[in-house]
Amino acid sequence: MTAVRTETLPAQADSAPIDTRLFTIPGSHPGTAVRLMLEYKGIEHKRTDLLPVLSWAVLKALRFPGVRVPAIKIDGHKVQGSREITRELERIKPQPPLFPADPDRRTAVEEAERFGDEDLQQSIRRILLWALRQDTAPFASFAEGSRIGIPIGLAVKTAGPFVALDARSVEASDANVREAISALPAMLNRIDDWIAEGVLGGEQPNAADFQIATCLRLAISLDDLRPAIEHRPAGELAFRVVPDYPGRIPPVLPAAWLEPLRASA
Ligand SMILES: N[C@@H](CCC(=O)N[C@@H](CS)C(=O)NCC(=O)O)C(=O)O
Repeated sequence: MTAVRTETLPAQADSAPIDTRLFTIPGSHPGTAVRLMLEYKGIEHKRTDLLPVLSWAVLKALRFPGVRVPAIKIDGHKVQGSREITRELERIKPQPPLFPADPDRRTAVEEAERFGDEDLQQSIRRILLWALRQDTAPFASFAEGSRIGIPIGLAVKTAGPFVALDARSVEASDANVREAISALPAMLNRIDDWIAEGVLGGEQPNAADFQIATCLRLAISLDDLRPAIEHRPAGELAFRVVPDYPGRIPPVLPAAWLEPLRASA
């Protein structure tokens, strides 16, 4: 992970108001995970939507230590990175909890959360940025409901070099994207197994549910990936935990790259 937690706050009583602002990017899966966790915990917050790549300069100017979103300011303190933010939210407002109290179950949830943050997130990010590099027009659909400060048409028209830079920064090369697609069936099986074991998909969502379901919802926004995900337990979890997720990318991935997904289905 690129981001680090910078400061900690004293824990607050559940009723104390918390002045919170979330910095995110339209369509960001970890950004959406943090927004949903804030809502789940009933922490009122404001949101600043940043444009990809331009966000790097904004976060630097705001003196966050890293350049990635989600980033959050809680009562003036800055925390960055979805897992770090999760722990800070849990600390300042323990109820409702994002982790089980039982130590073994907590370890299992933390492993699923780590997988979502470190493995699944980046695979989907690479596939998405590769797709947007072919055509930036679908970016507009991800900005639905966002306030990015400029007309969305202008953002799309000027997005090309930014998307290319972003894609390069996450190494969304042909080879890596092809590999990410090949790895998806095993990842989806792993998620289905966690659901069967009760690590994911319990009555109350946990930190791993938010982390993984948002990745899956972003993946489902690609028409190429949707059929392999939506009708399995992982897909059902995604729609349950994240009922609304903007964005749609029409088919764009080469058929040969999608073969492992079709074969697994
Ligand atoms: N694993 C980190 C990943 C953070 C990350 O890479 N965020 C992306 C958005 S999903 C970002 O900031 N991208 C910068 C950009 O697109 O310009 C987390 O969950 O916080």
